[in-house]
Amino acid sequence: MPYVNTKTILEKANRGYYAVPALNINNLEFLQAIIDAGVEEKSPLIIETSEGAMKYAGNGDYNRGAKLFVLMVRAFADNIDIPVSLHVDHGKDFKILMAAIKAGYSSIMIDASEYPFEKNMEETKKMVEIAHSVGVSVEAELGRLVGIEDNVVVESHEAALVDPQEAKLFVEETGVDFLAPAIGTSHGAFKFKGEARLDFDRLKQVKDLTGVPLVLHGASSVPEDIKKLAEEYGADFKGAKGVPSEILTESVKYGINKVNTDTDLRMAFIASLREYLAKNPGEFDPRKYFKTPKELVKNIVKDRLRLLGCSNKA
Ligand code: TD3
Ligand code: ZN
Repeated sequence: MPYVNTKTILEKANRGYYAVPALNINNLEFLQAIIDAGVEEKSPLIIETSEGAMKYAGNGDYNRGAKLFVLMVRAFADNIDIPVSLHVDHGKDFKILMAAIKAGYSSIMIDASEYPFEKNMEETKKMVEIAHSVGVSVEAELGRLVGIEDNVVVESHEAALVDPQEAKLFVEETGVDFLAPAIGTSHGAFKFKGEARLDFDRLKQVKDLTGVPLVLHGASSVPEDIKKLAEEYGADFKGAKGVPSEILTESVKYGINKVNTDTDLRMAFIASLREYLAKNPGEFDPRKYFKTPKELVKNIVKDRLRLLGCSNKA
């Protein structure tokens, strides 16, 4: 049961009332840490890459990057007993989505959320038709995330949140497999100025009206101990704040099945790397200085798998 599409993983999660984290990677080391965590927890895994990650991995060429990620993920997935999917995160460029499908990604997100509702629906429907014809699952987004989406600043206002009636129509019309409704989260390490709060009423309504697996973007928790460790070794993460664990647990109760997590992994890696380099100024072997950062990323992922209820669900 190795390399599967994300729909397979999420429909089971939807029936079982748990969520699976979708974990972003840009390179080999984060993938190794995530795979180890999944195997140790006997959990399904969703690996995702942004369009930027594909360009990065291919040294500017997203075609090459997409091929590389498929080979890397399959090299692990084909030899372990947990289901693993590879998903494009926030796909906005038709050419990059097609490159991913051609390279062998099992899942994509078409993010046309910056367009008016009708155009979002049209773009999504088109991608669903193409992707489904080759067994690739599709995610779309409704409403806008406040904050930053792949370096584009998105303004914060109530109108940016999902409209539940629109969500119903959108799912019916497009045939999308799972949906990301904007309910008040944002990307990055600075999510809330005051108290962390999500619009659970909206979430419940979207779930009732659509029934499909739902996705929470911008779901990193920015754990206090990671932030402290990084700051102890010179980082400046003043004001960093994530989605608290209790809020994640609650959102799973109301129908979230995919929990996108990138920032927490990045922060854990850099915190540990800073500590290691400060303590080992003479070290220059990457296999050594990446060892503790990978361990810490693995532990952060294991914490998430347990929190979201997907341990032992492989
Ligand atoms: O789509 N993503 C990952 C990429 C966002 C840029 O970091 C998420 O929704 C996860 O967001 P985060 O920042 O909370 O990990
Ligand atoms: Zn996102």
